[in-house]
Amino acid sequence: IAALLALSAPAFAQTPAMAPDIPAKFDTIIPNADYIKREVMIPMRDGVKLHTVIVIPKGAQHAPIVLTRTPYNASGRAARNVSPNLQSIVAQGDETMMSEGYIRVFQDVRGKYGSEGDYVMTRPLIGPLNNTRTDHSTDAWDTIDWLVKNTPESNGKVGMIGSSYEGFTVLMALINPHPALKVAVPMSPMVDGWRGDDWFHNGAFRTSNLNYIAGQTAARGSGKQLATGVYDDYEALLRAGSIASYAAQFGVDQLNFTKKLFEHPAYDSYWQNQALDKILAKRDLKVPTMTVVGYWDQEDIYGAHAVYSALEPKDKDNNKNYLVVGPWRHSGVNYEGSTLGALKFTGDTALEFRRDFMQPFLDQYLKDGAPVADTPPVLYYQTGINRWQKLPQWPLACADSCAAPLKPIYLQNDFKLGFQAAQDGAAAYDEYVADPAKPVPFVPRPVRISDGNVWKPWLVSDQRSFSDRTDVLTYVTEPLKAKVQIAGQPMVNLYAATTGTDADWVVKLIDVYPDEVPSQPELGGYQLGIAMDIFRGRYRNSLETPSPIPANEVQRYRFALPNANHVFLPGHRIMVQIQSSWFPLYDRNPQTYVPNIFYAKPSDYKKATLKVYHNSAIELPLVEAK
Ligand code: PG9
Repeated sequence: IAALLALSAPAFAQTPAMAPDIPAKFDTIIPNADYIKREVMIPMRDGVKLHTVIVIPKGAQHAPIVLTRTPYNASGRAARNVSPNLQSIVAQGDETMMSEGYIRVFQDVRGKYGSEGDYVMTRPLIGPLNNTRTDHSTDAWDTIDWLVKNTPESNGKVGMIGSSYEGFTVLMALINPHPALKVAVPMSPMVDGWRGDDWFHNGAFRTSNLNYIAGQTAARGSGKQLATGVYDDYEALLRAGSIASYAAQFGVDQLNFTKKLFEHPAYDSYWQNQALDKILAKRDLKVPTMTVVGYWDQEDIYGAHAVYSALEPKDKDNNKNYLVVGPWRHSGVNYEGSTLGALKFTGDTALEFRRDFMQPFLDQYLKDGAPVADTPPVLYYQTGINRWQKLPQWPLACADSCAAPLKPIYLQNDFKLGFQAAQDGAAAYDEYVADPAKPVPFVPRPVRISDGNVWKPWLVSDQRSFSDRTDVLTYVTEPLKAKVQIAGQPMVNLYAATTGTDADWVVKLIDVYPDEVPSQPELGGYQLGIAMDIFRGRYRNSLETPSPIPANEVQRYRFALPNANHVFLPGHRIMVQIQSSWFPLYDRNPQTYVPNIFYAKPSDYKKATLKVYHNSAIELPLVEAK
């Protein structure tokens, strides 16, 4: 190159001083690249063209294609570094498949970044909510059709992979899969935005969505974050009052998706018709699907298990529906997985999964002549004792149709917790005053949701900071004499009353470490969340039709916590914390019944006294410890 430059160096200056220095289009040459990058516009059936980046290892022949359809900028997905080396430009999570010679494709979904068309957030399928000719299922079909006809380096076999929103687009492609789609790996897919994924959990609204909506829908490219001017999100949201007032401060109440959320606070047909687990349950399962999620997924903890359960009855030959759960945060499967917050695992669990399980699974269906992979139906990391478990199915214990039933662990007098129900359970209670002016924080203040170091590991953060608040009820067992193992979804069964007419219930199942942990002293007395969630009391009788809570009357609140595969070790204690706010992760319940909490007035936010009775229990998916 030096020789070439020397040869072509001009003998005299010929560029005018005022020649503009930024050309209309220019790409630096990447010399000796071991890949080819093609950027194409792929036409969909309605004429809209979608921007697609195709990365091909140089010299590839009969190579499989792995496609990701993203709202997060396809060009950036194949540009981790500026480099002539393929491994350096793709994401960490893609390294294994690239070393197997795969072709990697990223596509901007319609309406985002380089793609034409209108953007609709998690665009519903053609049907009652979508009167156009296209959705993510048709766009995936048209894309795969084009790719196999126009990529001469490929063997005509396509897999789809992606996490979160991208996991949602993978599931959408399964609705009516193109015949060339041979395998799918949805990771932390967004499945049901109301029940337990990004937008709400059991009706409680996740406030960080307003920032997300501004970032995603204020512009075709990347929008801006909300300029709160306040370091502590707790303070910024508390000061604003209702979520509608908060949104109005930044003008994001004018964005259509904000309006859609505010118009559908309950689990009405808008949400039910989009719930992908329900939709997939009505389709044939044609494509082998490995659904993956992090145990401590702080964004989409619900969807993966819901999809696995919905598909399981369709997997008659037990060779198409697979579940993987690792000790990861949201999308942590694609990064380094040897630690999460204070927790240390036995190695890089994310790499172990990608290299030893996902890659052979992809190869089996995508590579010509590859052997059948040894893929367990369920691969689940067992927390507490930190090891991978290969299981024939999931869950191992549940209310019905499982080998083991659920076993209640009861709230007892003197803030004890135990498998014996109190004799006077329906009469004995504990109470606390919940004040919406002083909600319980979800992480210690100042709260910085946009700080990845706070947000990504928060589900494993020490719950000790909250256990002694007067508005948190904390029940705990004696130190365990033997292991207690759970494998399934704990069910909350609360009997409770409030002086208000609405209430939120946050229930946390916690593993309390021994007072001293010699090999890792900072874990001494640590309170690790094992399964935690929120339920908005107005939905106790119907998720679709809320109703006021009759003041001072005992009501039953029954809801499932996230799945857990955990061993409480001897010397540890099992703890349950109960509280009525989790702020500013979730919006505050005013504790006065109003038709739509998004628009609650300042005068609606009232203190209430909440009583929790001792016939309440958490029904644990208990299995024999082996
Ligand atoms: N959890 C993010 C998301 C998915 C779907 C809708 C909205 C947000 C994500 O990580 O993509």
